[in-house]
Amino acid sequence: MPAELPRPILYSFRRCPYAMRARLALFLAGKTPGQDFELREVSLKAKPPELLERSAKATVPVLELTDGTVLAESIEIMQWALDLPSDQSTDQSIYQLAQLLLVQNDGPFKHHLDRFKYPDRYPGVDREHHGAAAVAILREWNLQLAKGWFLGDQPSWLDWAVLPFARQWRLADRDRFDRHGGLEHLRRWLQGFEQGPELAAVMAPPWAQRQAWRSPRWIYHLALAEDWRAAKACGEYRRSTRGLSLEQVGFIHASGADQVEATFRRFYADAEAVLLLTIDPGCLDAPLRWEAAPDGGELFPHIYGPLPVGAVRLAEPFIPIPFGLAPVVP
Ligand SMILES: N[C@@H](CCC(=O)N[C@@H](CS)C(=O)NCC(=O)O)C(=O)O
Repeated sequence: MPAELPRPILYSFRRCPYAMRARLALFLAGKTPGQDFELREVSLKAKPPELLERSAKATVPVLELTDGTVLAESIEIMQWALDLPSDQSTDQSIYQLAQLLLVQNDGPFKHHLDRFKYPDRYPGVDREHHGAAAVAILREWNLQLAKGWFLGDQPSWLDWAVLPFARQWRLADRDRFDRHGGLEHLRRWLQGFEQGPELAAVMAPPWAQRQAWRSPRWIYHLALAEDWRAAKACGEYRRSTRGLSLEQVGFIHASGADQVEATFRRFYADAEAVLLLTIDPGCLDAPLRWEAAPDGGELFPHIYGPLPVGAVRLAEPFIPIPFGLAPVVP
């Protein structure tokens, strides 16, 4: 029997509408990240091994409960957070309407939204066709919203579930959304959410971070952007630390997940354009050794050879935790 987790863990991605829906449900349930559950912001380009082990389909959101149960669908997370009744115990016509609208949102609407919003990802796609098809669905929703909300005169889980997708549509085509005939109720509905505290809360820290969660299974290296550019051009990175090469030092300095902030403050605080490289130790050719720093007993990862560009899962601008909130440098 695996040991119980101290808190549930949510794997999330700030801009993912499915993850937003899960965060909204947790927010509405009065749960707070860092307190009632741990929130791990994921980069979809470098999914942490912990997420891949929990969910083979590797989409976000994923909620791992303290007993090891894994909820890998956003709607399951909503059901759990909001304690939604099962189909047997609820009004059947409302239940069926909710299911129809949800399937329409997650199916055709999302399909058209993606092709309208990201035409470059779908070669040969007719963007305007998908735009028109999505607007036809929005018009149906508009009729549905004449009473105020999708399922009647008060908000339900379905409003929260659809909200992130309708919002994405507006962000993709703000002018037309704001001017289109036949979308008046939808606009009023969306505006109400945009002005409320819930959406704003789940798009900002601690609900949504700009930087990915650091896995203890990976190691990290702070690099000057120009050095990383040069490495990409030749396929390997050969800097040891700021101002020193691999040849001069004999290894590349790196940090564990909880050592990055202190390393930044010690060596890079005044540097411009610092990147955080997320390194998969399983993809290194050179030996990796955890060794004591000369000025103390703390062990740091050292890479005894060049770092292949392919071992770097993610290179992102490093955003330090504002001074005062960061842990004290030992
Ligand atoms: N049916 C899933 C869909 C989740 C989903 O597709 N999430 C996207 C991000 S918005 C994802 O993780 N995609 C995987 C990828 O991009 O690699 C749910 O409702 O949770």
